[in-house]
Amino acid sequence: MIARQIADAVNQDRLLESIDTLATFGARGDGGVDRPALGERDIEARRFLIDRARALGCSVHVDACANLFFRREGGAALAPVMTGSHIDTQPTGGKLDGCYGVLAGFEVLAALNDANARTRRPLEVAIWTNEEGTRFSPGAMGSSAFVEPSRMARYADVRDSERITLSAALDHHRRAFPGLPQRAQHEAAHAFVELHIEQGPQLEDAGVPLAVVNGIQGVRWYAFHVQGTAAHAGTTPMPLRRDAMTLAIALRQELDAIAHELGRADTRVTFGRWSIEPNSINTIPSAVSFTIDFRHPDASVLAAFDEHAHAIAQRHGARIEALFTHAPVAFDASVLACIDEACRALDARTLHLTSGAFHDAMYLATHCPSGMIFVPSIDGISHNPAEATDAGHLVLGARALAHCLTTLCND
Ligand code: HGY
Ligand code: MN
Ligand code: MN
Repeated sequence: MIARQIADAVNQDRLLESIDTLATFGARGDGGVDRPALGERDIEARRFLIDRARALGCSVHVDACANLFFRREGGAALAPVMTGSHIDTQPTGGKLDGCYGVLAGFEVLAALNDANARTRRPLEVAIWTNEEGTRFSPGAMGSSAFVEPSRMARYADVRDSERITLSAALDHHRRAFPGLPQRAQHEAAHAFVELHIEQGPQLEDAGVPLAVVNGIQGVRWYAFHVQGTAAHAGTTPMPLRRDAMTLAIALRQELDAIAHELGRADTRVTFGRWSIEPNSINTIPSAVSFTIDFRHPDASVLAAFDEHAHAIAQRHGARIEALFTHAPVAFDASVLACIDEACRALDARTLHLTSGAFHDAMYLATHCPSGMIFVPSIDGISHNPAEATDAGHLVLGARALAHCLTTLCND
């Protein structure tokens, strides 16, 4: 049966070599990767993958948000099956987050070629721009613009920490790849399957090699801006101070408490990015900004947290800025059944779980039947140079992806 044949044509050495080679673009000295979206290292990594896709006989297209599409034609003029993920990384990222899903997609293309197989539908591997959202906020910008092109108007003027706008970064990308054929966004797709590392401990704790991902929990990002008064650290008596950091810490404590009260055991709250002005050792802070990343599988908890966050900000005289929000997502039952069938065919035990991390699939799920496959993360570590997955699991995940995509491409 063709799906099993393609799964068996997945080549471990080729897959692992591609992961190590892609990781050289923005390699850190500690084994991790620092490859911000649309920066020089990202552009060189894209050039490497464009060349590799062309060598596999694929056509290459780009859209208005610099999403890349590597397409292997099928026998019929039908909507493609899509797979893929992102290759931008966290500043202290690993070599697998996102990249593994893109490279496993490439491995499926190569396995189809090795088997000289002609699927009914085209297969497309996508690279979605700026999924991490650390250079330009919000996250998953490319996939969200692909499914809803009107979002581009809002994204164009978003600036990174060096005040470079997304549109300037996109212009830079266009100049780097002048001959790349442009493609409209919102192209129809028959289905989308994303393979990704779990980035958490569940699969490893259960001793299970693959997860069929039922959906993704919801997420809310905010920035809080607190005003104080700059003054001399040595001469200003404590009672006379308006120390922005003292005010911010009190605000953080209240937000942290309400997050845990509302979310209970499923709470995931992170105060990840801080900025202080004037950030001088001997001047009382005049302004402090910090971010919150709040996640939960229950939409009503997310809504309640939003209300409390605004009320707490108001009570503290702080300005609150909503940066990103996405409701919990449930993936398509027929795609999940196809993933289940692939895992069974490969005699792999599976867990069904909800993703703690968000992924581009959360937007593709609004566009076409979508689903995800996870492989274990060693020690549950991710967004960290130590991010790693057992080679056998990486190959098994790619084989399950190959089996599932081949089945869907012959729908
Ligand atoms: O933040 C996330 O969940 C994703 O890893 N960017
Ligand atoms: Mn990711
Ligand atoms: Mn990530």
